[in-house]
Amino acid sequence: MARHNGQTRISDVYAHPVGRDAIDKVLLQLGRSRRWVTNPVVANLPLAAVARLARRSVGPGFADAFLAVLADHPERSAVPDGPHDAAEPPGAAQPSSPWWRSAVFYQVYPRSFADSDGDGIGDLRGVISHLDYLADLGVDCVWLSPIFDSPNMDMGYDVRDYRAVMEEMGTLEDLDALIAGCHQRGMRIILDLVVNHTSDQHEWFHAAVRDPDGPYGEYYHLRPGVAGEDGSGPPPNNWKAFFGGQAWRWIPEAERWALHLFAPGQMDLNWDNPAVRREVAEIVRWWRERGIDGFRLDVINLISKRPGLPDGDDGIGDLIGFPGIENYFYGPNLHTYLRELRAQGFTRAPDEPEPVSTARARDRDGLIGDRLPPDPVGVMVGETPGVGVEMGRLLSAAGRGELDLVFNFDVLENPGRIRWDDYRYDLRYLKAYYQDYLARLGPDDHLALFIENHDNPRMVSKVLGDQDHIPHQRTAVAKVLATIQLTLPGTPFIFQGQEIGAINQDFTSVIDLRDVESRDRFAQLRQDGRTEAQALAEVLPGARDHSRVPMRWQPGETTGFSTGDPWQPGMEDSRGFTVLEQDGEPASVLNFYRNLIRLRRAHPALTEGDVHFCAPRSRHYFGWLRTGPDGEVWLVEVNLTGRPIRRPRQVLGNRLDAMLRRAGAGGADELAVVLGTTGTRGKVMAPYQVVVAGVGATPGVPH
Ligand code: TEU
Repeated sequence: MARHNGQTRISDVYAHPVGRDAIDKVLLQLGRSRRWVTNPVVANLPLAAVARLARRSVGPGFADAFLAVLADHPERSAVPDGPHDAAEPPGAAQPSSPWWRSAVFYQVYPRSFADSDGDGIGDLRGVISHLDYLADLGVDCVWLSPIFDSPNMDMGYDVRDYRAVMEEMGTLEDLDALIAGCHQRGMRIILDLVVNHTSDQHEWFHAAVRDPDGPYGEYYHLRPGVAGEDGSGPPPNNWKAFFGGQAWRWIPEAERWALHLFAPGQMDLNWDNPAVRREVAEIVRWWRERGIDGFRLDVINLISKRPGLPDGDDGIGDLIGFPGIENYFYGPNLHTYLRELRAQGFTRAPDEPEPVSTARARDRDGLIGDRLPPDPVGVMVGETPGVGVEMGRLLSAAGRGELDLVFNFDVLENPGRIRWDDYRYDLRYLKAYYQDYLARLGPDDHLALFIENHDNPRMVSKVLGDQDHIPHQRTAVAKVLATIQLTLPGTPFIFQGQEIGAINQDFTSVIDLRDVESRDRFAQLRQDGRTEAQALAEVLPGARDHSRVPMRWQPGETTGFSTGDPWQPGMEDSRGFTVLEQDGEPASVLNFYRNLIRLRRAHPALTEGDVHFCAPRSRHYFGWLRTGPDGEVWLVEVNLTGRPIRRPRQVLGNRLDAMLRRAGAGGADELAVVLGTTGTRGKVMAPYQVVVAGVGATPGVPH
């Protein structure tokens, strides 16, 4: 396979999965269309020539740095050569449609979900007390953000002991009860595996500091300093940390620099060390024997660093904002280490003992059935910031023996925007993003559908800006996001609070913020000379704190989250946006989620069905058909704007009738609106209107 070089034509580079994603990332960052590289003129230009032309945007060293990343990944296609499951270890063949392909995942941020002992910090007993709520919502799998013992420099994403529960969150017995409680209700449960780094309080790091030349010294990326005053000298390379500052911390006791891509207390593990990989596989097996059904794997695409940890290219560093990123965001051994982890940690060995507990089955009507046998492989959900569509396929396609699902973060910001920008998110990008993504997936691929998590502000607020306090707009946009996330092909991940239309908080001072990233950014901006008000204004649009305030269970100061003072108080005084207020309200966001998930569970077309986009070029209208294995056909429609729009002709009258018949269904006269904000379908859609209609379905009550 020809190696790429500066003379390689752009079209050949773009044909390479990594080449494609990297170029798409640069174009997305610059807010430019793909036509910039797919037009015949540029497509036939050699890489070096284009890099020279784009020198001002990407810097002089871009081509070489880019070629180095390409050389790491000679693989051309996501689909493994030869029969599927070739890469899966013996006995681990996945069922044709594994459970997680039709499941609804719900992310719990335990620190802010429910506090059972009044200390103001959410805990495991708090989650247990709301399991019926989650089961009734229709959740199939609960994802718990980190609950492991941690000094909480980064709210649990800095683990001190992987086999112990964080004291303020409870005990191992509490976690066992939570696992049993989920399984009893037909829900699986996954934990959050943070193994790109450990806390600097972890025993491994203490051992490494005590004896940097000993075995634990090799567990981390430690580098000697230079002879001089404190022996440190300049850091080993120019890499910058994600939370700001250099990515190296001088450890005087060890007279070593230690790498940390996140906070100074989050020390990157050296995955090139087989002992480290064995440790991680054993941790996974230990929890799976306790009944855990899999893991979300934190920043898992960062674990393989380029040998020698070379300096990053300044041009790429300026463009992406994190110098050095090309040397670790998709490292040379990533695929190998993931395959090994899947085989050694996540795959049931023939002689493996039965897990303490497994989930009970749940049928299409939501009724609980018998206990299921253990899954052959625990589910692996990769958090992969910076990874594009093609890399995502290489990391998660069925039969490759790596991850099952990946989070692609390009959905979260409009082109040319970053999380910190104060702008109104244009939902029309969501249409373009999903139509493109789904068009590029094959039968072995499966999309993870998420729009919110604990690392991002609330999407309803990103779309509505300061209109997010207007109840009918807030409700409408929340239902738009739910409809897209729960009826497009893929596995949805709902983040706590989304189901009641949660919005950003009215923080007024840095004192209100708790997140290390927000506070570090504020401090950096102050250092750069911003006033307090200016610094706050540049932190709040992207602050992760917005999504980490207590769950709004009921009206009141502490929103039913705790009888004590919450660790981070919410700053919102709206009416009608708590679980209690929405529970009995048919038109509420909560009941819309419940009805939509119930519909999804009952109708295979909405989980396994093919998708056909209607009027794909319409900018304001987002519509698609889902056609099921049993001939069922569903039409889903969304007005992506806050203004009335005309329905495209393709989905009206005879053209709709013909389209439905072509899809193998009856005619338009049999189309019944089951869910949505109106019972009928006219020429015009109301602002942010949604419609879920089924051919031959029982008409629902419009809400
Ligand atoms: O997040 C990684 C990640 O993508 C975000 O941290 C994002 O990059 C960040 O906000 C920097 O812009 C994971 C966890 O979800 C996050 O909570 C942790 O802080 C981080 O890893 C480190 O473990």
